Amino acid sequence: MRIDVLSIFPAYLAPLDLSLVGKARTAGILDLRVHDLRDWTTDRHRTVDDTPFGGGAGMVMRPDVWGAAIDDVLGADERERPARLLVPTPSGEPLTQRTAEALAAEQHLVVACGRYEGIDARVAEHYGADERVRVSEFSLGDYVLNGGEVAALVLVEAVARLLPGVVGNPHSLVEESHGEAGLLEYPVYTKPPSWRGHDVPDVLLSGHHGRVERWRRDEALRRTVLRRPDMIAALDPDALDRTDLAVLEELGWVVVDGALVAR
Ligand code: 6GU
Repeated sequence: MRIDVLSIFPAYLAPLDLSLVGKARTAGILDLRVHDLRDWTTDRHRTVDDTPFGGGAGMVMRPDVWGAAIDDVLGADERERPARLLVPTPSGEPLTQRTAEALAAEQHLVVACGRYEGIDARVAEHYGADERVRVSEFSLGDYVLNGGEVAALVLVEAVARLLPGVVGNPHSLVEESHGEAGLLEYPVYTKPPSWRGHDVPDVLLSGHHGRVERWRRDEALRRTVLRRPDMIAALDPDALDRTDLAVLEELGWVVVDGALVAR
């Protein structure tokens, strides 16, 4: 997969040399190119922004600079397999594990990191009508960052770890939070079995695989009820077994008209 990241702070993306993403790059699984947006400016001051039409606070990034940069990183041959233009913004659609999975199946991602009050809206409009590209504006969550660079780091890491060969044991991708089960992951423990008076739950030392599985499932349900009741409400009750339903009932959740609701 190829990913181009465009930013006025390319140094912000230096951590992508490290760890699993760094290894994916050296292994040739990920062709990641970070660019300085100012390389596409044409004036002496390398200006990327200007005041907003209609007035108001802050500055807006100019469409001409962005257009020149995006045109250059897009290939001429992207009509067959459109590139994805991803624009981090607090006004975008939430980034989820499902989004990351879909993006991991693509060939070419372009991440356009805005700063200030954002990028002139005509950029998304223009590339939205270009058959070489599919545009998505995405958000990390309900809070505001100073620019899209941190979101680009998040996106690249979330996608890169799903590329075949990046995570050593692909099974670690199955049971994790936000996986197929629609639950948060159960708590994990390692040695020593007793630490500062806190003991590892006996069942995990029992060697009884079936009981371990059931305990982990119960803990995942418990955690999800406490931390993410929205995920419990989104579960399909038909995908749950009788023990799941009994655990949920104990925690105050029952099935009404085919959906889980809090009692
Ligand atoms: Cl993607 N960008 C910015 N600037 N702020 C954010 C965000 C993105 N997601 C949450 N807050």
